[in-house]
Amino acid sequence: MTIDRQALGQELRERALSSGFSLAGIAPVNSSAHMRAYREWIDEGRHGEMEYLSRTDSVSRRADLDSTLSDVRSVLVVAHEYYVEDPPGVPEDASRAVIARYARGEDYHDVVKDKLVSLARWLDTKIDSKLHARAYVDTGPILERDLAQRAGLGWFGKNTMLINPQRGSYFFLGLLLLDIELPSDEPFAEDHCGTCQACLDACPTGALLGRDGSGAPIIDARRCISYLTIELRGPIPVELRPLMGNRVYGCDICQEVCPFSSKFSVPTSEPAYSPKSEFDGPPLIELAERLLSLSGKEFLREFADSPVTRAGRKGLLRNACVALGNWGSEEAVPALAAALIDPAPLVRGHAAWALGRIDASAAFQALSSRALVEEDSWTREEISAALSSQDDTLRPRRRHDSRTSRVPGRTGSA
Ligand code: B12
Ligand code: SF4
Ligand code: SF4
Repeated sequence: MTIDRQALGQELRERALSSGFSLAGIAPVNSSAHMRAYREWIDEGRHGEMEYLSRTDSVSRRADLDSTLSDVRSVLVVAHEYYVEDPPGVPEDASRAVIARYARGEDYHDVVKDKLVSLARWLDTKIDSKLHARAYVDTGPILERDLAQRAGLGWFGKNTMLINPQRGSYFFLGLLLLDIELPSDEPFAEDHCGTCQACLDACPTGALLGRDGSGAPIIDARRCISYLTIELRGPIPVELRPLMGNRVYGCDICQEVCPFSSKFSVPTSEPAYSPKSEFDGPPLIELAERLLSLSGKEFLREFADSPVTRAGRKGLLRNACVALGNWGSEEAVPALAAALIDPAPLVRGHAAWALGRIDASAAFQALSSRALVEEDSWTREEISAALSSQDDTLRPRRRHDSRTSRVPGRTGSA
């Protein structure tokens, strides 16, 4: 049979839209004009510990789509929207945890991939040869935003997001690499940011650095709350902890302030992205206590279908401790004292930091008692920094208290 590629490409876009994607375009497979910017970004070390971005093989695969699917001829790029409203009072209430919108429901990898695989199956029935296709959703060494821009879906905002002028940026990108040639869309040419720099001004950690000489938007991922709470495996740099507020998993601030997102985002129609109650602005204490009651394996089992498993139990507890310290309320002391005896030093060290920010004798007592038995050297340093950060003038009173009161949380579940 002779294939009308123009008509087939159009039918594929329409099918993508009717299967729940809000944008769909086809990108050509010629090499990216932006690999140099990518390499420079890596050379500057702005990717931090995300080695999957810097490994030689992964950089070269980004430069060459053919190494991912031989004979790739075109790429379908889709956008799947996930915007959900914040529950009332969140994120202003420092006692509640903020989890980024994309992670409040089920894991998007599965949701988007299933839809892409269905599209590939349908396309296979429309051509005379056997279709070879591969679906990607944040899962491979591919410049996804670059391909989205080349497929006409949007421009690179100064917040580094791929933004569509009518939909904002609260969408996942999904890609279907195809070994058939389909007519591609025009790349998205304009930059709609203009003189706006709301995202740069709002970023609490100064991670967004504006555009470089070539026009590429630059992020220092090492300072981004999303990186610190999800990708970083070790301790969060001390100077950044107070800037994270109550964000315990990911961050949406640079999208929240973007005029295109605030104007055009509408709640998602995808049921899988509806927030699970435990991730929809939960009280920090509840979240920390729940995590403390689970082992690492139990955590992975319990939250198997959620993106939050990427941080692991230790990572998420570390983040919750930082947020409890930023809240700074005495009410947080029992949960933090329980975290101070957690099996994971990463959790104990951040719990110590948090207790050091709480101006209450119970916090001082928990730290003092742990200092006597703590064996991990980094955690010991965190405890002694926390003790010395406590207000000197109050110390005599606290020392006195410590002789008369029990240390809170010593019978904690961890
Ligand atoms: C590593 C990564 C991160 C890192 C680094 C983020 C970053 N900005 O690079 C961290 C952990 C911080 C992160 C955070 C988030 N991420 Co992320 N992340 C990725 C990942 C895996 C790779 C991105 C990457 O390669 N970065 C390196 C930079 C250099 O590459 P780039 O962003 O593509 O930048 C391009 C431009 O600089 C451009 N360029 C170069 N020169 C020039 C010149 C001009 C003139 C222009 C205009 C452009 C230009 O080319 C570069 C290369 O393509 C992608 C998936 C993927 N495989 O692409 C998801 C992805 C980018 N993340 C995504 C999401 C949703 C998020 C978060 C919103 C999650 C959250 N709520 O916490 C935040 C947003 C933070 C932010 N402002 O970026 C979505 C973004 C969707 C969208 N609409 O843009 C993606 C595409 C995943 C997906 N499939 O949906 N992420
Ligand atoms: S996600 Fe948050 S921390 Fe990261 S760049 Fe945006 S505003 Fe800054
Ligand atoms: S907030 Fe302003 S500068 Fe930042 S991405 Fe949106 S439009 Fe561009």
